[in-house]
Amino acid sequence: WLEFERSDGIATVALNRPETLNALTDELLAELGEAVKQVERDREVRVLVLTGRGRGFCSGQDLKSFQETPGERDIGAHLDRYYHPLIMKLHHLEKPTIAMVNGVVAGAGMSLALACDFRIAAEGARFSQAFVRIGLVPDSGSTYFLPRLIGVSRALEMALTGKMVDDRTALEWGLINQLVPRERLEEATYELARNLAAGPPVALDLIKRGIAYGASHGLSEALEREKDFQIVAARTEDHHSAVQAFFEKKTPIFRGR
Ligand code: LHQ
Repeated sequence: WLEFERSDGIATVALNRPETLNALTDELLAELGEAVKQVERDREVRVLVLTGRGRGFCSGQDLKSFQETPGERDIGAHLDRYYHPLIMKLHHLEKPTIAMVNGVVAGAGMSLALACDFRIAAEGARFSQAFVRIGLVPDSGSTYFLPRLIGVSRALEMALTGKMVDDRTALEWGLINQLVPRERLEEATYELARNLAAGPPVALDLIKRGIAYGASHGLSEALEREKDFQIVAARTEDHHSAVQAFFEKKTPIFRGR
């Protein structure tokens, strides 16, 4: 149910239950959790691309498997066991992550895309905070990520109505970083991925942490945190060799040291 590929420092994880638009079963969630852990451990991997096979990116929780065992299901325990560790790990991964949005995105599938650092979507992709349509509330981080990305007003609009947001609106709202024709989706995604994979890993990690910190703290705290991170970055071999490469008019090679 999950495909995992690794090449040139880029790991691609693809949800592969196309007949359900990649709905998340327990098995798929467990595999996804393992895949993210593997990416975290593997020093050779510098970027993660998350995508879906078929015409959907991810339709959220598999409602069939959830419905088939009523009574035995404890939603709180289910979220604690599968979704929360996955979303935390994905969001705090020390390497850049890209959601390559190949099609429709709904419910917790949208939370997954939101937990990534970038979203590159193919034309025709659409986005729904579908939870409300089945009498539920946004989960798996949507209440956290969505207002930060598109603002409280649009987040409320999506969450309260569950409406489908089309590709152009998603771009206009800043829900996605890029919108490309379907046939250019992989090219655009891997161009960005290669770029990031060639970047300075220590700095990229600190940048992710710095922006996350700055988004929820005051200026004086952010300045202090930037200083701490800059001290760490400035000590890296990558920084020193990049400054040297700059004066030699060469392209720097970043080794993660
Ligand atoms: C599906 C699903 C699906 C199973 C499409 N499951 N089969 C967390 C913890 C615990 C419990 C509950 O929830 C959560 C968080 C959540 O994620 S709640 C939100 C769950 N997701 C949804 O409510 C979205 C349900 N899907 C849809 O609204 C539509 O399928 C979308 C808008 C995604 C796409 O619509 P269409 O393009 O018209 O496709 P479709 O509806 O015809 O779906 C294609 C097939 O995929 C269809 O099966 P069939 O056998 O008729 O071809 C669907 O039943 C199946 N499918 N989503 N989540």
